[in-house]
Amino acid sequence: MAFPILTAQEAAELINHDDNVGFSGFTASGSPKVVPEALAARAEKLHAEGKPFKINIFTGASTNRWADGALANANAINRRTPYQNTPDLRKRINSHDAHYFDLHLSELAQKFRYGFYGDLDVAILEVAEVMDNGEVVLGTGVGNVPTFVSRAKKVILELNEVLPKTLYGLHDIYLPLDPPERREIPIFKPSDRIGHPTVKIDPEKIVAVVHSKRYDGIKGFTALDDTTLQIGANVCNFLVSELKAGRLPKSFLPIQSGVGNVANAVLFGLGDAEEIPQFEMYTEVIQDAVIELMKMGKCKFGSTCSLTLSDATEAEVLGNLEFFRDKLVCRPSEISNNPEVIRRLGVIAMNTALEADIFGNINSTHVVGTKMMNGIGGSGDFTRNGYLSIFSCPSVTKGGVISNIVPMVSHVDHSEHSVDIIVTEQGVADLRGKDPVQRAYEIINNCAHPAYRPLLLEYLKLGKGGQTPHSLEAAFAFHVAFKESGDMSKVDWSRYGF
Ligand code: 0RQ
Repeated sequence: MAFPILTAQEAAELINHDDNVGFSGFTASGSPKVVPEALAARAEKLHAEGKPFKINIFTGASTNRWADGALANANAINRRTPYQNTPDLRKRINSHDAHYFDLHLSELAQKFRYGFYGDLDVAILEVAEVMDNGEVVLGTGVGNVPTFVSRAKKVILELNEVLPKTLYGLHDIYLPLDPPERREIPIFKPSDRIGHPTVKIDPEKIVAVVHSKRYDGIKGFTALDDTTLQIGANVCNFLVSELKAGRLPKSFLPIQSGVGNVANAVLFGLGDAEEIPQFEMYTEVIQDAVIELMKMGKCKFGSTCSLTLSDATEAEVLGNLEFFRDKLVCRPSEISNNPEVIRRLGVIAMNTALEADIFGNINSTHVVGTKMMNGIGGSGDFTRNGYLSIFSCPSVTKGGVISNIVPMVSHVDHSEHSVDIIVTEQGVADLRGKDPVQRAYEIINNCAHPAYRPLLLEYLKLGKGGQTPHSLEAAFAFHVAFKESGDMSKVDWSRYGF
């Protein structure tokens, strides 16, 4: 069957105001590029004519500057989930121009199938190859494509020329049944394949094939500094001590690592740690550091939802698929982040906090409690179900005016029940088996910056008793001091009556 070849502008005309639109990919990897960009231009034109144009966007995770970036800039996003990270969209969310709801990434596909969010009008997919029967080979990220194509009324394909046809075989596409028919997800090791290398689309739904030629546009990470290097070293030393104590099997366990600079530093640290054996990953994003670890032979295999690589590393991997083919598999987010599989495999979950409180609760999403940063992403899927759940962050940020260890987190993403270990450049707090006050001393003494330790110890003593001795009056004293003076260390206990 020959599918209509359209320009990006012609394809954008097929999308209507208030449509529910699903994008392929996960992070910028595998997200559509030229059609969303053309759609943003169309929205701007319609807005200039006084006509409304906004769409509701469902994805695997964040997208890229041509999708979330351009569409947010054009104020063309109404509803958005489950994760985002472009500055323009962040602004729209925090000013209520865009209605974002934050969600565990493993849950979007099934909630969509359950009918919680309505119908899907259009799915826009980036693909490496399209076959006459409607089967497609996806690009470097999968996300929620299997569900989106099964629910979409129309499908638009972006056939990206930078993606080689040899990508065939990288993906493992599997769609679970829904309750009450749901069965076990039969993955028993990260490299198990349970699905199909292509996505099968009803050819009648394919309304356009648009040619494109673009890498994912991901920049390399900022150079590792002393703080991030020390965090990486602390995580590795901790894992080595767990191996020596026999709390981790000698053959090691699969690793999940979150996004961002700190996560990248931790991965590089693992490469340098001689005592850590070769390991596998069961994760949602594979960043540049993992590719280096694969080349070194340190990382044997990576099961992921996306290859979130800088353009240079993406080109290297795509050009050398013979080397990487038996070391990688890309799965839908519902499977890469599946709680059942994560619990079964015993994944070591390593994610990043914006702030942690002295009792072990974690805020990964809200800057000073109110402004959405990116979203919870898959961190909750892994943290809640991991064999060991580790959170890392620097002890202070913005030159020391913000302590990332606070009396009470200003927003909770991961509660004390899900967090085993907190790591900063100062050291490691092991929260396992400790009550709230014991946890507080562990975190303050091992993880807080020395400049903030006396203040945190004072707060603990000011508490009014109870198992978790908070002072409800002063719990946010650090945040109030930051809002008022721009410096958390200027906290003044006397105003709370102490
Ligand atoms: O600000 O951008 O102005 O420099 O936050 O902080 O230290 O560069 O950390 O890049 O590793 O990101 C939690 C956001 C960390 C990320 C978060 C400021 C700091 C800086 C970024 P600037 P860093 P990272 C897998 C799992 C949730 C989703 C997740 C994230 C900026 O890791 O989104 O884990 N995680 N998904 O200065 C105010 C504080 C702050 C602060 C740092 N306490 N208060 N600002 N900053 N701490 C992937 C997916 O799910 C797709």
